[in-house]
Amino acid sequence: MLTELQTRKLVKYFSMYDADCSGCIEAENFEQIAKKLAARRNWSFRSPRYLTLVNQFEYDWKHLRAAADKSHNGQVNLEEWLSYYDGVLNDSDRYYQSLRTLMNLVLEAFDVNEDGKIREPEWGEFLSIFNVSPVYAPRVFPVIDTDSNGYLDRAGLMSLLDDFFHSDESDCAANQMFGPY
Ligand SMILES: [Ca+2]
Ligand SMILES: [Ca+2]
Ligand SMILES: [Ca+2]
Repeated sequence: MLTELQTRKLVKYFSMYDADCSGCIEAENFEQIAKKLAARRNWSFRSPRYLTLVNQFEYDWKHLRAAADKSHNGQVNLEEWLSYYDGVLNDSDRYYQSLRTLMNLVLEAFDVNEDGKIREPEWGEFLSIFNVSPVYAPRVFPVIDTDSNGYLDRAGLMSLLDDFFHSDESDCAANQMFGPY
């Protein structure tokens, strides 16, 4: 069972994918995110980076739809999303798979200077592509950069994501990693 706090965080995470604010996640929402990112980074729609991203998103969407769209209407609504994550959080293989997918996306698409580290401006880019105002980056980044070295590396990111999904502590730093929830 998801706790009230976990549910709030997952509602927030849902809203980051529902790019057209229709209240459901659809295939188009993944396309919209990919296109927004390509425009921001000046990737042409035929560039290998864009095509890799689109392939990954298509795979992610098919996986999500197959596992979560219980009503088979081609959309994942909030109830389906929460029930999907309730299952994922209780299945360590699927859970770590989904964490790794998200972490790889962040490092591949948002590590603009390719140093293997995510700094505050890069985190702001991530937020803005995922429908969260980048004004939150200067507020949340110092909190989630728990050792205050100015960046998140792979291990730091993994532990934050893990806390975001799992933690039921209201003062856990990772809760606010994607802005207000
Ligand atoms: Ca939508
Ligand atoms: Ca559905
Ligand atoms: Ca970087």
